[in-house]
Amino acid sequence: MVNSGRVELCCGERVLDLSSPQVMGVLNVTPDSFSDGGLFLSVENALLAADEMVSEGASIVDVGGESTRPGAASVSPQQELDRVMPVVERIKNNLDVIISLDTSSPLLIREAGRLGVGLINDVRALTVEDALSSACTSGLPVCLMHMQGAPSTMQGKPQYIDVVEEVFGFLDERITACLSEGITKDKLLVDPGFGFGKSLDHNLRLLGGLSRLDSLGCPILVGVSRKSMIGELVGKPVDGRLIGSVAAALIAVERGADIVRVHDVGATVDALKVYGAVRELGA
Ligand code: 9MG
Repeated sequence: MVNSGRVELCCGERVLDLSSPQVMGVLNVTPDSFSDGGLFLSVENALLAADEMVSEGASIVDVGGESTRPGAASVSPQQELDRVMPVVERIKNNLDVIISLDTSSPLLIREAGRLGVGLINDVRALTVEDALSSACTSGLPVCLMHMQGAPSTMQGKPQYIDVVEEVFGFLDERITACLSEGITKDKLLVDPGFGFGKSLDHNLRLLGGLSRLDSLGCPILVGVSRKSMIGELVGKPVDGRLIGSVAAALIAVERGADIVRVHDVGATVDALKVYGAVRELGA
């Protein structure tokens, strides 16, 4: 099911088929993910990880060089570019996959098209100065995500009167800002931003009410994989959250998500195959 009415999204030189739910694999290239060696080894490891995700069924790999975890150190745009550029280049030259760039930096957004990126994933929804115009110049599709506050402080005391309506209103306003800048609607995706300035109760209400975002008329992307909301529910650390994450991804798809952003690609793809087989029957 495609909420936007669109069955394809043009991502640079590639086309993303949205006629069925798609899986985006998470590829972090932050220093903690580089703890196993120098930059060259890290780039090769990143390529291997991306290759595995593609062979397991990911149609998008989301490459990120800035950690948005609470308390993570900030990174300059040049450092971020230096981290992601070699990885993006290796993936582009070796794998048949759409590369998403997880960034809020106007510098990286401008460079993205030249690097071979197919999609910008911005957790700050193009609110950084010059990000809107940079995205427009890049010509790439953009995922606009909701976040309350900033990554360093967002989990302090998130507050909403009606989380679903407030997230809807924010995304609606960001779509309008994009349209005013000249970014056409066929280039926009939306994401409620699970865990970004939200308590467990907020996250659950958002997941339950996800279909409210349908009327925004954009494909919906959802990331719940291994997040603390899953940890709180199952009472397990990050490496014990696979089953909870797959369950949450399925709920998201059932409520209208077109793309799920996950760490465990193979398990999610299998679950979606089972779900899709029943959906196809029209049952
Ligand atoms: C980068 N990143 C981390 N979590 C995310 C989420 O839930 N959605 C999107 N779009 N990006 C995310």
